[in-house]
Amino acid sequence: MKFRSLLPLLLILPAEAGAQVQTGPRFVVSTLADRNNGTALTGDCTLREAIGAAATSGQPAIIVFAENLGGTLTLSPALGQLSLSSPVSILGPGARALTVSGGGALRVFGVSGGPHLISGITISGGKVTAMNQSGGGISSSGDLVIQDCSISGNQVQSPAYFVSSGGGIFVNGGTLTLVRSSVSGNTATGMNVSGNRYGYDAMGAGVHVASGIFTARSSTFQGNTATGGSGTSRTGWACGGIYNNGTTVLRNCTVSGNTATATDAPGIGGIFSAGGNCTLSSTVVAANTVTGYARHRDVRGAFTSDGYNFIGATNGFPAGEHEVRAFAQATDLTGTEQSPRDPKLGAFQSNGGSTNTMLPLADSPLVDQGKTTAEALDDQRGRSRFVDDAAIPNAAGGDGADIGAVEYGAPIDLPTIEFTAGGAVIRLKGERGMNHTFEYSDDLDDPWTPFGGVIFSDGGGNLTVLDPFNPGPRPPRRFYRAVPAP
Ligand SMILES: [Ca+2]
Ligand SMILES: [Ca+2]
Repeated sequence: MKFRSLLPLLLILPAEAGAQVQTGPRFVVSTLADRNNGTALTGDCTLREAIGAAATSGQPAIIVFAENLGGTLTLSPALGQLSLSSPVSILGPGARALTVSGGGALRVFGVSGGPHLISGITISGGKVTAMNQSGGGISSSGDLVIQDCSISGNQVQSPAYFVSSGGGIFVNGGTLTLVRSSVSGNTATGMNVSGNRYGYDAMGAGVHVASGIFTARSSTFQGNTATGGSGTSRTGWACGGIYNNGTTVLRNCTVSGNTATATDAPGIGGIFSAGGNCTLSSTVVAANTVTGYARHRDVRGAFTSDGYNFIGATNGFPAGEHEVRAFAQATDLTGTEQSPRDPKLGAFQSNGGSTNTMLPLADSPLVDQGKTTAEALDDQRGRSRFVDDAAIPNAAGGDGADIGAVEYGAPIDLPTIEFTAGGAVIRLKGERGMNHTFEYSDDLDDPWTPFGGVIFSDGGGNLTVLDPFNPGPRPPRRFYRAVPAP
């Protein structure tokens, strides 16, 4: 009898009553597990299955995550990296809420084709060690925008005869645009070689641009570490922050606290533009560290300055070694190896916003010495850059914006309330990449009542709520609050 009573249950289970095949263009990921049965079902869909379904949907697709889905999604090495080719936008819940990890075993994203958008996630734990492989977190030859993301703790360690390139990001053609994001704590380690005079090079622990166009706006490159491999007499070269051999453009960015260890070969802590060109504006490259022969703590190679940059040291050691003369605009602030200039940046930490930043200290020489560019009106946290301290003279032609990725003293915009015939219209600005619910109460002793499902959802952190509440004689007042979504 027991067996008979189980039978109907067994028949019902495989049918998954209610589960439908998602056909797009919007796909909802419902689990942090990593598996692939080739189908994106409602309520049973991995990120990998959503990417697969998006690719076969024949149209540009959007991938989102089920409400309250947060934590770490660790890729299964047996299933390989996540590959993007046909146009897709992956919209995560915020870099502090969701991490996609390679688990220290494989690269996280391999990207071609596009255009693609990845926003609101942390990409971490990616690692490549195979022959001729580069880019621990991301390798892209496609058209990719990365927005409000953290690319952290990825690594590359190539075997003999290959340069270790791009611990965080490897760009090999196409265009990669990084917006309001951080690239931090990634490593590139050159191979030790016995019997060879030189060890192998580690080029770009944060980012390596082999070819193509890499653009970064309102983004921070911090704490990336490159170590040249050992040979019988010399180590390989090392570059900590960004290595460029294509076209690199940085607008309102911070490159600081990166490290290159080359011991007795050339090392570059910040940016090495070995070929092609690197254009900077309103960007700070300073307080990077290097050990090596012919060392350059901050910059080396071919640069163009569009002004308002702060370069800790434009030359290297020995004195005058490969001095970068490009930073000669009247608004550029520069130091030298003999007398490096201190940007007075705070620790890399949460200063609000969905990714970590290095906020200028109150007496930082970066304050009010930059200029906003049209593509980077907001700082890395999504806050307005227009904070002009009247007591601090601005740079010539500048607008009071600070140099670098974040603006000192930028407040969260104050909300406004306007009463109309239809009720109260409340407008407020939250932080990009963070979702909130919105609630009201007529008396602070009463429970808060949520407006159903309202979130900062326009991508710019802007929220407009119409409350049909009419401020007649009673109740005489109403309180509102925005609460970070779990
Ligand atoms: Ca300012
Ligand atoms: Ca000022």
